[in-house]
Amino acid sequence: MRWVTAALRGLLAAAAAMGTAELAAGALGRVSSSPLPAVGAGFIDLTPVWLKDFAIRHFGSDDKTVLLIGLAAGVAAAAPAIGLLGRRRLAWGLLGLAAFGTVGIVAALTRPVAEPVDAVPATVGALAGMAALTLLTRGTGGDARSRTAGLERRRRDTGPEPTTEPEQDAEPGQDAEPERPSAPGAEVGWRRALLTGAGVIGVAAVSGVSGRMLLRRGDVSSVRADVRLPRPVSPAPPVPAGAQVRVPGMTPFRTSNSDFYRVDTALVLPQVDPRDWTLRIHGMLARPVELTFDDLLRLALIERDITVSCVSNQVGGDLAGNARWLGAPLGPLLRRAGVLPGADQILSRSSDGMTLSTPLETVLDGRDAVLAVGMNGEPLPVAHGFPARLVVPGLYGYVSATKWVVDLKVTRFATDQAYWTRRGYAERAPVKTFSRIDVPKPFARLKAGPVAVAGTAWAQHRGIDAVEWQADDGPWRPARLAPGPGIDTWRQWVAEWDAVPGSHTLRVRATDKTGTTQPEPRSPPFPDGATGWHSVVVTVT
Ligand SMILES: Nc1nc2c(c(=O)[nH]1)N[C@H]1C(S)=C(S)[C@@H](COP(=O)(O)O)O[C@H]1N2
Ligand SMILES: [Mo]
Repeated sequence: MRWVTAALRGLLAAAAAMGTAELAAGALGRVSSSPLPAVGAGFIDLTPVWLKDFAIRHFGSDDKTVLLIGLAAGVAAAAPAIGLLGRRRLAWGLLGLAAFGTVGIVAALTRPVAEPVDAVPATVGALAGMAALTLLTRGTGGDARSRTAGLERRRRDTGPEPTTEPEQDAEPGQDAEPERPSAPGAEVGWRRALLTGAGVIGVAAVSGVSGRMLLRRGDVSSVRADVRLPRPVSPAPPVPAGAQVRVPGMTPFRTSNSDFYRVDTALVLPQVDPRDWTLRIHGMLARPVELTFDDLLRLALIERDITVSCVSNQVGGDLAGNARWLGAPLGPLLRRAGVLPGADQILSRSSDGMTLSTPLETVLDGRDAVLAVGMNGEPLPVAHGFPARLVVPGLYGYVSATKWVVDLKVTRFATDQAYWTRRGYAERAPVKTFSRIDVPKPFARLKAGPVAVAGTAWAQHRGIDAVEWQADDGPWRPARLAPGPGIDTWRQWVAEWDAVPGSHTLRVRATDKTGTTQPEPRSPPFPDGATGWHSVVVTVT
């Protein structure tokens, strides 16, 4: 029973700490300084590549929710332990809280966009948690020392008969708490303890909720709703009528914004107000420039269908999407700024301090590399980089597709490294030719007879030339390749299979327009994209 009270004291102290820290973060208007997001972001940065691949493989775009829930569960598990420590000796519980506070402070201060004030929320939280634990412990005679003190107080209160009670041993660890006399004074003590507990819960809840509300002040969704995008001076080439293969369950040729995969390191979505946004373009340039959002909208915008894909795709993976992007061509913008000889990299930075490196030659070789503001006819969704991001056809997202972009530095690979390249990923990462069976689904049960086999293939900026498929160890046969608007988008393919009863393996491979066919051997996504043929096992009855 007393253990339970002690554990509860720990939980309440932790709640007070988290709530007040949230309030402080809200008052500062800095989400990245709130302990859970800060520690989570630090955790993401320290995550080894294999664990990141595991998380993406198993949780996909939900990886961040899983991480936050995991951290909250960790706090919920540690809090009772702190309460129990405090039961042995209050100072130990306080030290535990201080240790957690320190982790929060260090995490907040080591964010790439950190400012000294970011130490405030975790500090406030730790102090509030310590105050709460002290109040609660004193109130319920919770630690060995205060129990003795309480006893002495009671002795004094109950008059001059001290010899009837044995001397209590106040050594921590020994359960020295005496039976509580049912004196009226004890009841008053418990009532006070309950009131203290209720007070702590109240402070935790009110501060936590108001902190949340204050943080929501920074939300840009209503500003986004008011953005009016100009028409492109160069509209997207038409998408041929047959680009969408008509097979039930087939992937849509155009990915809607709500279905578009999301991969980034941002635990909390950056809220960037376009009215405050500027893009600094500097480094090895004769004439560095700085653009406001209005400047950007006044440029001659183009609209293009471009497929974006992630290096973390396993064979058959679905971290790819095809959208219609509206944006300013990046190549001409850099040329006007006068690229100096020797430069070979664009180091881009997002508002949350994430860095991506892009080979300069890919942006200057005439492809439709854009500083995008629109996605499928709307301003970019916040999760996809509002108000502006990069899109470079032909490169994996981690070397090209910077969301919430605020800074472009023209530099050299020998001088600057970006987040993922520093972690061993390839500097030059053209998308590998990729083909996937979308229908039938793995382990589908099918009726014997004609079955439509269909899927998606991509090799952005080289283009897909042919897709072949195979049932079991039969011959490779050409699939019908659906038309597409150009070499920067994926293509759909379909074939008719005369399915006979039994268990079967279907395989697919694509050839790009340089004449290179996907290799069979499987390699993992690290360091420059997975290879191998996708296969699906089905049962025909
Ligand atoms: N600011 C920022 N931009 C980023 C990333 C990121 O972590 N932060 N991830 C990149 C990666 S790895 C990919 S695959 C694409 C994914 O873009 P999407 O989330 O819009 O699909 O964004 C890229 N741009
Ligand atoms: Mo990615």
